[in-house]
Amino acid sequence: MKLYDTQRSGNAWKVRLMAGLLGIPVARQTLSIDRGDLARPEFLAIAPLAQVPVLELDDGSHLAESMAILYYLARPTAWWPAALADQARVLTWLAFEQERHMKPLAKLRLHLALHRNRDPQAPEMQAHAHEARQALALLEAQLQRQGATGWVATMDHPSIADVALYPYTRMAPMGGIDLEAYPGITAWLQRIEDLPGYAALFPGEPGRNLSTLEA
Ligand SMILES: N[C@@H](CCC(=O)N[C@@H](CS)C(=O)NCC(=O)O)C(=O)O
Repeated sequence: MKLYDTQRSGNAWKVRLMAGLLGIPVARQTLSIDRGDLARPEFLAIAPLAQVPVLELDDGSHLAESMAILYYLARPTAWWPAALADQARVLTWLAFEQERHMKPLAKLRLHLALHRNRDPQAPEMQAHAHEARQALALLEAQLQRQGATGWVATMDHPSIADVALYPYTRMAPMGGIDLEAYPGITAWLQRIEDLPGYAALFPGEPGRNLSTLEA
């Protein structure tokens, strides 16, 4: 399998994290948004939504959307729970990640850390910060409910909901969000980082998860 990603894409990081945790080898083809790679016809031909991540399967076909790719990789494993109600709970938290969590956190990181093209006090950035803190408060409350040994959507084994929620939560400080205010989240991040096969944003360099550098 081959993953089309960009070096710092949090959505593509989810896929590399899942592949690492599952021990599935996935080759990388790393594109550059700045260079215009995502607008090229050869990428658009394999990416129906014109975004990374895209996973190329061994039969040459392609999958788009991080949550769909996580499902594809994890479906035959304990990372996709067996019980119907647990599966539905995983979908609840995947929807939360896409609707309420990823967007404000990604925008804060993009504009305040990567592009550095907005004032943190600008109303638009303040609105993203407000939404991001609301999302993190909901995640914190859920992790507190699940207890020290539970996971976001499941109890006995982590699920793809943990993988989906990890990258943008981990990178929240790049957008000016201090995670010390969220002890349940901080402990959960550490538990994920302690799992065998954990993959950092820059392979083998977890200290660079919050780096703004390209390479
Ligand atoms: N909902 C999508 C979001 C994917 C997404 O936002 N990808 C970004 C990189 S993290 C991208 O390709 N941005 C370039 C663009 O939209 O032109 C997912 O979860 O995979």
